[in-house]
Amino acid sequence: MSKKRGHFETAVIHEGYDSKNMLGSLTPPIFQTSTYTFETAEQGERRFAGEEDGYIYSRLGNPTVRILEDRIAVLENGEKGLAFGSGMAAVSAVLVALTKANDHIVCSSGLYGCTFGLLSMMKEKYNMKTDYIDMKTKAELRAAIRPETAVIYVETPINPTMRLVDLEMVAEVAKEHDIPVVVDNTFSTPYLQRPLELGCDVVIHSATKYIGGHGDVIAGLAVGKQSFIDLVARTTLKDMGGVISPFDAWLLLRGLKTLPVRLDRHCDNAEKIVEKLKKHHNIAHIYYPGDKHNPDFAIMEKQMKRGGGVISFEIKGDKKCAQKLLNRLAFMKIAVSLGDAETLIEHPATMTHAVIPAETRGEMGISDQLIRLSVGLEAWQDIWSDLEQALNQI
Ligand code: LCS
Repeated sequence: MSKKRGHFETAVIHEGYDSKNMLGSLTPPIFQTSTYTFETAEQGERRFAGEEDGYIYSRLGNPTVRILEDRIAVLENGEKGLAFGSGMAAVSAVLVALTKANDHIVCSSGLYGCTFGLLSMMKEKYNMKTDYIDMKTKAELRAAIRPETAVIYVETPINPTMRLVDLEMVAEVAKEHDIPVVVDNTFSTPYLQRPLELGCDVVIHSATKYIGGHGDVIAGLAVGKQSFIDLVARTTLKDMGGVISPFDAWLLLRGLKTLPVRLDRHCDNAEKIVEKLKKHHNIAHIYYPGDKHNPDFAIMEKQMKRGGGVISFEIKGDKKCAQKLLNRLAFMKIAVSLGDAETLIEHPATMTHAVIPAETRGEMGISDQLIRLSVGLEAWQDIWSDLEQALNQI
């Protein structure tokens, strides 16, 4: 991996790629190949034995994918990156690599529904227990750790409640017990937050979201120490097989070039919408880390550049009112996912987090009145006027 070149805004465009090595092609080529030829049988033997560098088969490595992996490693300030066919492929490959039957995981109280589903499946199949805790104090975290705790798994901001976890605090406690901290950095991206710089061990992304940024790719990424990422590459990625396609890697390289520009606009728009929402009579609560009045604002200032592009809010009313709000929108799209140019709105309790039992959802703060808004890149005035007219009707 090459050394970080210039500022973040420069690295997203140039890192990991040198056009001199690719016939002067400004944009990285798409190596759309499944396999690679060997000059001789002995060369094939050397490559499989790891005695000679070079490509073998695209599940084990691909030049387009490698550029992406090198770039994300630099952006997250980690030793090595790895790309996957989805965010869930990244989450599962990392978690399976770090755990064995009967282990214990400490997890933030609230996380993406399918990650919760994966942890539930691991409990059923391998007797692995997970405790979901607020992670607000060192004492609370220390009390949750057991001899068989293998991983501390954190989402921050948490999907969909937008609560934050103090990553430096978590990393400090984890070090006392020598437990790796895995952080899902999907909502922030390395532009807003870099968990490895705060002492955490592995970063995961659903690159489907802000990193791709255009709603046209499903992909995942992980970054960490070279020894750990190499282990994942040759075990849970290679053998479970959740690899990314070269074309999707190319789409992410393209998306990354505009990440800082897009995220600044997402944040600008979100801040404007929060101010408007605060004054609306049908809003009960707003959850946005970039808001001065948010209880997690101090953590935001400590570890994030800005509050991000997602706002969650509770409306006054019930589930029917929440659904009515979505149905009354004119141009805004009802859809899961987030981080796209288009503003997307969804109802977590019945969509992204429906898999979580109602009681646990309640404990995590995912009420029937909660709405998640991924503020897009449209003019904020248009986003607000659509939202306002729908809110007026519930
Ligand atoms: N981690 C987080 C925080 C996510 O929000 C998601 C997907 C994943 C991991 C999984 O990534 P994927 O496999 O989909 O690339 N979150 C979604 C959401 O909130 N709405 O639709 C998908």
